[in-house]
Parts: sequence; C-alpha cells; structure tokens
Amino acid sequence: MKTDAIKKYVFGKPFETNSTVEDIETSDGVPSYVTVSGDSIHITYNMGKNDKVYGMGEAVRGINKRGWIYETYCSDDPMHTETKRSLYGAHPFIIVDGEDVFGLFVDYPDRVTFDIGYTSINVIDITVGAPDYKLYLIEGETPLEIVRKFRQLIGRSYIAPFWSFGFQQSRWSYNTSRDVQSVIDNYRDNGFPIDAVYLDIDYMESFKDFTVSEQNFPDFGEFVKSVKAQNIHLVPIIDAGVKIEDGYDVYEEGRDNDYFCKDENGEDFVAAVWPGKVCFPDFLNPKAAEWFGMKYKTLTDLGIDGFWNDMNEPAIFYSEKGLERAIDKVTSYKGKNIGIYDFFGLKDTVLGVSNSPDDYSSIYHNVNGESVCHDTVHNIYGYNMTKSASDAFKKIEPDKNILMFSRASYIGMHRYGGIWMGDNQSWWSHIKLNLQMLPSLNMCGFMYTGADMVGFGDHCTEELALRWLALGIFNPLMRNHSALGTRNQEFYRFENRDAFRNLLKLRYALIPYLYSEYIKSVENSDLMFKPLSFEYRGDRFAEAVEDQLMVGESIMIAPVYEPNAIGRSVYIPEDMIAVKFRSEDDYSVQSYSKGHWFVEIANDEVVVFIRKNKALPLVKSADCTVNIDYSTLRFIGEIEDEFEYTLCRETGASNGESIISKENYSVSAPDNGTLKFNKI
Ligand code: MIG
Repeated sequence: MKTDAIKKYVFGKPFETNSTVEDIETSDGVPSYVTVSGDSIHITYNMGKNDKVYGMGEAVRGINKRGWIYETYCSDDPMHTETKRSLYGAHPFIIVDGEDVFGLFVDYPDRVTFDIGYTSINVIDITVGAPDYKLYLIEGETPLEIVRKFRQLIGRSYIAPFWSFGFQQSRWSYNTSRDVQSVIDNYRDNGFPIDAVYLDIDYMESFKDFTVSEQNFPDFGEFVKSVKAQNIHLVPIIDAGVKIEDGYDVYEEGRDNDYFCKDENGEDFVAAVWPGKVCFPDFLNPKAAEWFGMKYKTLTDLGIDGFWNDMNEPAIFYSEKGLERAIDKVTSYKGKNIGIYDFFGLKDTVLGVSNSPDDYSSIYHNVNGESVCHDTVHNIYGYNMTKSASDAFKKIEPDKNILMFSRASYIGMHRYGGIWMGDNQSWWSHIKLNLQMLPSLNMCGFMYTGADMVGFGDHCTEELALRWLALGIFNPLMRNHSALGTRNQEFYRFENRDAFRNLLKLRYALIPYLYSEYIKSVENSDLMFKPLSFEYRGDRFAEAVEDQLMVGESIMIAPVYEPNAIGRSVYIPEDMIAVKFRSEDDYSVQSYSKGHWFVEIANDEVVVFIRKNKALPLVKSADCTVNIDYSTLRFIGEIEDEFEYTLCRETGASNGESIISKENYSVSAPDNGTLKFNKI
C-alpha cells in the first residue's frame, strides 16, 4: 500500500479504538485545504458548488450526503425519517469528490457531528466531541481509490458463511418450535427456497441470554438437529443486557468477577431492558469480553451456527434513577393547571427516560484497570460485543464459519461481523433507503449487510413485499423480518405465490454471482455496491443517480420503489442489455443505448442490466444453498470476443473462516444463442 497517500494526525490523547490495522506514522500540519481549529475540535472544508460527499455508512438520506447534518452516535431509534442524524452504527468517514478528492476518517469513539452543508451550504464543519482523536486524511485520484486505501487501512472485512447468502426468514417472534417448524413447512411446501429461520427474544427463558425456554422449545438440541436435517439454520438473538437474577449463572459469574459495567459509585450499573433489570457486560474489559464470548458455546454446543447481537448501542429502556426523576417531575404537576409548554416538557420527560444521556454518563468501563466513563467510548460498545463473539468462535469451533452480525457498530467491527440496517418500516421510502445505504456501508467496510426486507415496523402490502423483494434478492443479508404486532409478512402469506416463488428462486440462481462478487470486493477492498458516480466519472447524469447501483462487475440494478408503478425511469450509463426476469428461465432481453429511458417493470419482474462485454453467471436455483449445483452454471450477456470471470466458492472452514476456492472461466460469443464458456 502507498501509505504516503494516507496521513495521520493525532490530537490530544485518543482512546484506542482498534479501528485500523496499518501502522502509519504521525504527520504534523494538515494540508492547507482542510482547517483544524477551535482547540482542534473543528475540522472545516469549503466545498465547491458541485462537490459531492460520500460515506457516513449507516445513515439516512442519499448516497451523496451533502445537505444534512449527521452525528456518529450509536442510537436505538426505530424511526428512520430523513431528519434523523444518527442510526445504530457510527461510521465517521467521508469522501469529498470535487476539485480536491480526499477522504477523512475521524477516529473518535463518541459523538462526532458532520455538518455537510447544513448550517452553511458550501461548508463541511466537523465537530469532534473532545480534542482527543486521530484524523486520517486519504488522498487519491478518485473516490474509489480512496475507498480502497481506506479499506486497506481498516483491514479486511468479515466474510459470512456461504449458507447465509440464502434467504432467511425472521419475525419477532416465532414463539415455539412448532411455530418455527410451520414456517419451514410453509416455505418448503410452497416450493420457496430458504436457508434460515430466526429466533427473536421469546425463545429465551425470561429473556435471559444463553438460555432456551424449556416450555416453548423442549429438547432444543434435538430440535436444532431436526431442522438442520431439513437444511435450515436457526439463528438466535443475543441481547447485550444480562438479567439480574440470583441463581442465573451468567449474571452471577459476571457479578462475582466484576465483568459488568459500573456506575459512578463503583457498583454494577443497573438499567432495565427486556428481562427487567440488567447489568451490561463490560466489553471494553478484555477479560469480561473473553468470558462473555465463551458463553455462546452454550448454544453452539447444541448445533447453533449463527447469531445476531441486538440492543448493543447499548439500548436502555430506563434506569431506576432516570425513572424516579421522571416520576417526580410528572407528580409535581399533579393537580396543577399546567401551561402548554410545561405539558410538552412533561411529554419529553417521559419519552426521554429511554436511552438517556444521563444514564450513559453513569456507566463506567474498566479499561486495563482504569475507569473510563462511557461518554467517551459509547460507539465502540457494540463493536466489542461482536468482537468478543467472533474471537470466541475461533476457539470454540475453528472448523466452522459461524454467522455473526450486529445492530450497533463502529469502523473496525467490520472485521468481525456484519450488520443489519435496524428497525426500518414497511414504507416505500425505505426500499430506497435500503438501496442507498448499501454503497455507503461498503465504503466503511461493512459488506455483509441488508435491511429488514418488507420492513420491520408497520404493516406491509403485497405490492410492497414484491417490490422490496426485487431489491432484497441482491442484498448479501437477505432477511425478511418484522415487528411484533405487524401484519404477517412471510412470503407464503400473500396471494400471488408464483411471483414470490419465482423471485426467491431467482435469488438462488444469482447466489454464485453475488457470493463471488462479495468475496472479490472483500479481497480487493472494493465496493460490491457502487454508485454510478464511482464507475462513470465525468458523466454528469450518472453522477447524479441516487436510485440505481452497480452490483459487482457485470450488472446494474434499478428497482422500483414507488406504489402503483408500471416501471421507472432508468439512466443507462453505457450500452447495456436489459434482462427482464419473470423467473430464472423465463426472461426477455432488450438492448439499450446510453441515455435516459423509461423501462416497464411489472411487480412480478426483476430487470438486470448487464454491461456490454460482461456476462452474468447463473445456476439453476435450489431449495437451499447446499443443494446449489454448480454443474448447471451458464452465462448470459452480450460478448464481442472474450470475457474472463472468476467464480469464488466456499469449500470448507478453518480458523473460524471460510476456505475459498477460485475458478476462472473464459466466456465467449454466442453459439446457438447461449454464451460459450470454459474453465481456464
Ligand atoms: O426493542 O428483539 O432491532 O430486530 O426484533 C426491540 C426484538 C428489540 C430490536 C431489533 C429487532 C428485534 C427486536 N429488538
């Protein structure tokens, strides 16, 4: 790596986040186009009128982040409206693409505010929570070059197991083993492929981590085996908070060994989440992290090989102190004739009990014997929870690659697991948000990711489900998940089952391509999902496109995200072949020349745009990933002479990671209408 293109500046005494893996010498004096001022907490840059700004990872709004103010602060917030500043992940990395082309990574584990043309339309003003941080400035010719350098700096992204590229069904909650079996039966009986079913909080005994309700999942180990025999992986949730209960081993071990976070008096910090009162494992204390990580063994011993870590911002419903304060305030108004502003204040007091800054300020971590207030390290709590599990998996089952993804994250965590995009809603606008977050997350190293397909909160419709599925089939993490109390949205619940079956099967036909592109993007520090602006430099139309993506090297997608549409406008950035799939074998092909087009797309169709002289590999779909038959490989597209393609396959696991083999194919011009190919 040309490390001279990355400059590191150190201000004050930064807390070590372990976000990076490369050692870079400290420079002094930032280049003149960037100004660091105000006791080093302000970083400013004057943008040109047409500069674009990328990055920020998990955040609302467009791929071009310009025109809003974002804050990196891991937040449990299920209302992803466009005015939000923070979501669950904290990813303080931006790329400026204008006269100057550079990346800025503000490595600081608490709040950093990125005002990107909000206060002043042409100014980027970054405010760091404290003057103790590392600033990386990455220079390059293009945004893609900057991403590559940045990704090398932060280290190789997590590679999820091959089976987790299959379709996964979730809901809060499938309450019993019968419920789970019935989901599997419904998928299989309808001929819908599926690889995993999720267990949300209700599988546990009183929401206690690493327990399983004996009543609802009797003989859980046998059950795990029986679903595995049906080629289904069960993926249980693990919450950050540990229930306080005498006799519960996880609690008692944590308490007795001082593995929990403390309060200002040195007592275990107590707050309430799902199980009622809980303590939070101190993941910043290496001993506590190691201890908690090994607890996953309780479940891996029963055959579980995938997990999702939730509520690890950490989310807090209330603390005793906070609740008391709120109750006092509420009762102080009793019998009084309160004015309207007091009334609103009252409402805010009650709502503010959850995830309150006062509570976070009362949490203390033990970092190598030193007590560190949570306020300065908030964003790396969930990161270290996920790292603790990943480290443990390598010891517990080195011959397996165990699926792990998290809700909260910080840059660096991308080496240990994936993330899902949190509690979105069954809203049309959230299909687009799903699309826009994919490249932004890739820029920050998060490759195994996806949104809760069809939407977590709120009620979905059949049309929304189909349209979202048409994007969902390209998400590495393709999971249908929904909240308690919302309309059932398993795909067999809808009327047009043929359409759902066809689209799900299309996903399986595409898995070899998606997996290969995933692996290559990880290995080459590349984006699997590229904005058109990264690929077609200097094309002002391509540069403005916010609702289409390049997926891997061969294709572009342009999903419909509006109701009652008959298709959509698509910008074709170079001559392309549009393949309109109704199913894996039923498709029509049309050529498009560069320019703006309206493309008709019915809601039971998926259109894939294949670049000229590139090809898309496909296999015959299967009911689950283990049954994918690579001997059915074929390529579609339009090739003038020859195209070389590298297919990546998982052949096993060692040291907790997938072993990947590669096959190179040479694909050439049509012979009787289908492309010829041979292994080289
Ligand atoms: O307070 O476990 O984001 O996926 O279904 C809600 C219940 C807690 C939030 C997660 C969501 C999960 C839900 N959890």
